[in-house]
Amino acid sequence: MIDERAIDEALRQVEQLRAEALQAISAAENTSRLEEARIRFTGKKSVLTAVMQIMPRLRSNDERKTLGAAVNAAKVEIETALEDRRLQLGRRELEARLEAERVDVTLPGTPVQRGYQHPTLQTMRELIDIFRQMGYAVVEGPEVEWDLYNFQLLNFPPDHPARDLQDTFYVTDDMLLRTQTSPAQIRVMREQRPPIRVIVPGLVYRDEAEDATHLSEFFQIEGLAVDTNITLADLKGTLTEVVQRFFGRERGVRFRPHYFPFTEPSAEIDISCFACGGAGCRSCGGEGWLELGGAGMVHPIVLENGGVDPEVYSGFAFGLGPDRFTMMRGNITDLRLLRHGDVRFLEQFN
Ligand code: FA5
Repeated sequence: MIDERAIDEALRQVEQLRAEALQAISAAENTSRLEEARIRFTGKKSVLTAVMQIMPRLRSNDERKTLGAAVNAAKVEIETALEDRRLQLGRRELEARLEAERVDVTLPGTPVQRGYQHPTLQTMRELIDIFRQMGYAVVEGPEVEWDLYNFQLLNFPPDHPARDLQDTFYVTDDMLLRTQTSPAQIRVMREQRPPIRVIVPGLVYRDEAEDATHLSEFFQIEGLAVDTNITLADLKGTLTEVVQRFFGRERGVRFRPHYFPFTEPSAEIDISCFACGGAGCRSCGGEGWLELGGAGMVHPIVLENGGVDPEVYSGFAFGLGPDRFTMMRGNITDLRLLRHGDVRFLEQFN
């Protein structure tokens, strides 16, 4: 049905919307309000677009043209106003942000606390450097190890009593957390031909009741030298040199006979106690000496298990405890302090 007054009504609406839109635009006090106005007045579902629905009710093409032109003119005007206001508000918001977030470069900075290496890692680094200078290469082995490598190939048969000295965390019946770095001896011999000179630093695990000198997770540095004519004198000379380079020439070092299934003969290396000077105290368990490591001449069975002919080659091996080195040099009375992560304690060794 054709409505004679429709054109007037539509033009009146356009004019009203135009005025409302311009009013809303200049009243928008931030860019998100402005966006709301844009959607309301010029979007696809806007009120201005809705006015166009009146078209079919208009009487003539002229009227339709008139309305179309009025709507377009209003749209252009609104869009221009939107754009002007957007620039204005954007500038204002940027200025406000710059003001609010202004950095005063003359203020003193927040001090950043500098990290440093854990004392046992400092010890490891130093020992590794000493061995490097003596011609040793550094290799690593896995922390989750086969029983085969950790025990059997090192001459501990399944029910060997010496297994009891290293209470073990088993993962499965034949897999465990290595109790020592010694399984690397087999791995290295199976990969390299003599002459061999390697050290193997890393963590080892034992189901220990922890005390002042025993942790259940601690570091070891394994050493292995295999060549023709290697003797016990080479072992003693090498370890005495390493220990004295680390602690100072005045330290007493002693080799005490011991038993390991994978070395023959075997020894333990002790250093005179720093805390008591040898009289015996809590740090050394009353001994006057503290055990730093185990060592010995590689057992012929172990050489064979590594694929090395014991008729041609001999070798020595050792396993040092860097946590104990740290304890002795730092005059630390209880190894557990090294694992508690108390910065007030640890930063003394920076
Ligand atoms: C061994 O583990 C042998 N594998 C060492 C070895 C290697 C002998 C090669 C011969 C040839 P032992 O259990 O004694 O040995 O440990 C060696 C060193 O690790 C100790 O002297 C000590 O310095 C350190 N250590 C042992 N148990 C602990 C523990 N619970 N906490 C901290 N350090 C430990």
